[in-house]
Amino acid sequence: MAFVASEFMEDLDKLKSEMLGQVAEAADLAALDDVRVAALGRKGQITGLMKSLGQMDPDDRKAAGAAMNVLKDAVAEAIETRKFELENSGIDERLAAERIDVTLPVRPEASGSIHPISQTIDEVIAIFGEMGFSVAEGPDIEEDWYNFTALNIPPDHPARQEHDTFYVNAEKDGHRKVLRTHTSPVQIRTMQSAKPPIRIIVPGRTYRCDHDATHSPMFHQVEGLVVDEVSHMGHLKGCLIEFCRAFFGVDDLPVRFRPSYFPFTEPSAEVDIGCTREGGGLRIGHGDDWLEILGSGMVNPRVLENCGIDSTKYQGFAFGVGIERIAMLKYGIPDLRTFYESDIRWLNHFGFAPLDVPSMVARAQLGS
Ligand code: 2U9
Repeated sequence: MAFVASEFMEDLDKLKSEMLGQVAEAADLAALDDVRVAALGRKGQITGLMKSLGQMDPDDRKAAGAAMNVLKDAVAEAIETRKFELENSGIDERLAAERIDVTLPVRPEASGSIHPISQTIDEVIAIFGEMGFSVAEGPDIEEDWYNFTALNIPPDHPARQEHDTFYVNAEKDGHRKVLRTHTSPVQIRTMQSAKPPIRIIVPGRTYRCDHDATHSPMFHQVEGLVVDEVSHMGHLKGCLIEFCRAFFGVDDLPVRFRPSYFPFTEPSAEVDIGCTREGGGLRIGHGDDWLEILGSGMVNPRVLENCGIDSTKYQGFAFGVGIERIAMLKYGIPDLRTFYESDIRWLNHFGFAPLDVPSMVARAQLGS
């Protein structure tokens, strides 16, 4: 068959415009792929034409081959361009369909509230955070040594009975872990792993085998610890007076320190704030009465030594506060047991709006 160059070129032009038309009309990616297979696939039209080059004489093959390559490239490029358009138009449609107006108010039925315990812990953290304390955390199930021995509470010490400890079932070797009776083991772990200066507060759950109207077997504490080369009783007093006044929102709240005894601090002091009890009610602030709020003291040098800290070089102070107690006083919650009942009406009344949560300044994590 004689090769007629001008007719062949016209046929290629016609084929090109047909194929580009099909590409442009492809309504989705599947239709576009059908067009690609029909043009460029193994049995496609362009592929078939390419195969026919072999039957041409060398001069004609050169011109026809060049023209076919132009056609092939034009169709392949048009397919790529259309593919990009179709993929992106899909994204635009999805973005339009999934548009959310983030400025709309939240639905009224989604009204959770912050539990007063969480709110109170966050308030305490915010106050001590401002003073430069970080938050440390540790395990609820502790070794006896961290909960008692390291804190200068030896096996026969009466404080072990006072603490009404929950013991976990004994392990094979006979040794028993405890549910921590205070958050102090976290301070022990911190002193073992960090070099002074140390300034931490430790909020968390604590456990004592005691259950009545004013005691829960699980309750919350925040304890604090400062260890450095210079801190003394004056710093302890200034820090805790500042805390009491900030927490209860009374600038000139009277605060007094009463001598006390704890095995882990020496000297030790309990901290009272001024109040009035008139007409059966309790008002925090000025008055002729006192209310116990915190326990505190200078860290016993034996406790520092138990943690590998040189007590001739370092000293510090510590304190502890019961969260339920200060939450009840600040927010007028009359009954301890209601904290744990998850009563939605109680939460609606005493809970806090999520955005009321005070911000934290720093947070340090301690592994178990
Ligand atoms: C280390 C050294 C000393 C923490 C302290 C108290 C005093 C205290 C009570 C308050 C109310 C417990 O929840 S409560 O019943 N706490 O009176 N806590 S000093 O002293 C420490 C802690 C850790 C290493």
